[in-house]
Amino acid sequence: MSEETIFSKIIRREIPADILYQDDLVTAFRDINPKAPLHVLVVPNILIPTADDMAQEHEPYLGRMMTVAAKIAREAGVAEDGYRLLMNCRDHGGQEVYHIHLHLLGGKPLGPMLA
Ligand code: IU
Repeated sequence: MSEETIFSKIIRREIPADILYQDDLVTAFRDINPKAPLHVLVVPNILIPTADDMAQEHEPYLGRMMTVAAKIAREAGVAEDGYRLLMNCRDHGGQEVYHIHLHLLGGKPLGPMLA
């Protein structure tokens, strides 16, 4: 059984976060330790611990995460110059919080990912 993380409390608004968007499937909030002028995390409202736990039944959540990230990027004015969407998986991927989250990073040139 998977343990809830702090992200479940943010989704339920039990602890404060700068929430930019929320609907029946996903929640988007600003990262507390931003790595770019725009750094937003888009999370499913249900607990999916890692990318390796994603299953077909989760596709509505995963699809909504992508379209909400794109909408936030457009509304923040970073879409024309471009941005980065990424998800870390487990230890080697650098995952710290075991509730999947799509990082939206933008507002400055990020350079090649694997440089
Ligand atoms: P990672 O992909 O699991 O490494 O990213 C976790 C992110 O969650 C990281 O950028 C943290 O700054 C961010 N975060 C947050 O925004 N709010 C929190 O309460 C916690 C982590 I804990």
